[in-house]
Amino acid sequence: MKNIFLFTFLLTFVVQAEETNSLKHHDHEACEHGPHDEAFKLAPIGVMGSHVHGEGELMFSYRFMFMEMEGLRDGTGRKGQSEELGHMMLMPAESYGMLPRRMTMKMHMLGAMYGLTDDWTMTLMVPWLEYDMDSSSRMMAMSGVNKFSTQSEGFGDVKIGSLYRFHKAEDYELIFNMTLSLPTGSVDEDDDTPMGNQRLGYTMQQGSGTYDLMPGITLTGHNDVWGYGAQAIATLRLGRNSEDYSKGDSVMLNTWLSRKITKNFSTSLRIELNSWKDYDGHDDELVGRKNMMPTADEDLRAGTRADALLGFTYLFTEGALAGNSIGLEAGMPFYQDIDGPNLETDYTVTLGWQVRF
Ligand SMILES: [Cu+2]
Repeated sequence: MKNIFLFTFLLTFVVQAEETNSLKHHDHEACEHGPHDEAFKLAPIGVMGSHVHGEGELMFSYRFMFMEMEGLRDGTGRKGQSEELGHMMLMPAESYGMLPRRMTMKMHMLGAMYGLTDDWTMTLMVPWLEYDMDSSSRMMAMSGVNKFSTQSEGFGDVKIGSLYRFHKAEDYELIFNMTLSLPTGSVDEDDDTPMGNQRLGYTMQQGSGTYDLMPGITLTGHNDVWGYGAQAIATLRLGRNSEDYSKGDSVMLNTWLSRKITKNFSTSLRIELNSWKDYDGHDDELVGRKNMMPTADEDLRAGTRADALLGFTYLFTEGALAGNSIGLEAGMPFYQDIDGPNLETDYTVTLGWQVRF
């Protein structure tokens, strides 16, 4: 599946590169209209903070993100599991009483961007999160395992950002990203389990609980038919949250290539690498259960993951919807190394709409 997906995509690129093998410089006209006149100059929808707006220009966006996680992994290898009596039987050495089987994340995110000057744009992002987890438990089970589901839903961490374009050349530019993540997402979500109403594991909490500083740098550029970009963003946790822990610092590296199909339509390939550390401190409500379930263990939180994502962008350039764009991106990891046993990521999908004024 993964190979076919990548192969088809690369083939598309190769064929098109043959057709238009001229990397001749674009006419100056097109460049003056900024990044909003052709679809391939826009970053894939899953990329945040990739562009600045002109002074007084406003953009609103809505994104829906879906992530599916199923099956357990420890390090880079999968943990085997059987349907019925449970994957638990396959791990006698790590006799957890409760293990997750599957988790989905749905995120609705509203975004706004406003150009204070031609080089300086302010951003706001408001996420709404929904986590659903299916687990198996040996606790309180007469025989075999209990299967049960837990859920948490609510606002995630609101992010206020500033983008400053510090270098602009004819066909590429560099942006300094600085975002502050506010502790608006809950870190004390509970739900019903076979052992009664309990604090949910760390992965089901909606926020970090801390103010997080997210400095970064973004490069974007294009020629006649190709758009490209690279971005590095760190997340640094400031202090500890109300439950007296902080999530691990993390870093994200992003690189993408977009290809013009028509003026209005483009495809993209993106590689995103994320690496994150263990937590400092722990939630007192969870620490007593860390030998029972890995999602309660503050020392099993670290990981590194690299995803390949295929994207499509459609930009309206005429009529009432001119300036609107629709983006779709779907991807899956090609490398995962996580502390475990914990759920591995299977795929992510992002669908978004952006309106420019
Ligand atoms: Cu924007």
